[in-house]
Formats: sequence, structure tokens, C-alpha cells
Amino acid sequence: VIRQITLKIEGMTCEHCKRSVEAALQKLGGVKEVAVDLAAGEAAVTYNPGQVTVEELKKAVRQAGYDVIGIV
Ligand code: 9UX
Repeated sequence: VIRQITLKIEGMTCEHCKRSVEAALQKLGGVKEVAVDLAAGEAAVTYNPGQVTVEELKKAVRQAGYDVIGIV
């Protein structure tokens, strides 16, 4: 099973922020694709829910230094 969710993220203000969030998500096992929209403050993540949970996705973003404020 493959799912996609879009996380609403607070605190990304530059291109480097965007790359940090992308890298943090991409290094998780089970994450297939990550697309961060800096202007919108959103990260679209394609993942295998058998390998990684939404909580783990959120935690990775928080550990990179940004707040997840919701699911779009
Ligand atoms: Mo540049 Mo993004 O300092 O926090 S990495 S704004």
C-alpha cells in the first residue's frame, strides 16, 4: 500500500529550510517521494504506511526544527 499525505509546516522561510525538511523526510525508510512547497508551507509525502507512520513523519520534521501544524 502506498499513501500520500500533505503536512502543513510552520517555520520554513528559505530554500535551505526546504532542503532540510526534504532530507529529513527522505531519509526515513518507507518514504518514497517528498515534494516541499516553500511558499505554501506544505510537504507532500508519498509513503508506505507499513514501513513508516504519520507520527514518524511529523517527528522527523519537528526534529529538523520545524512545526507540523496540521494535515492538509
Ligand atoms: Mo536560512 Mo531557513 O537561515 O531557516 S535555513 S531561513
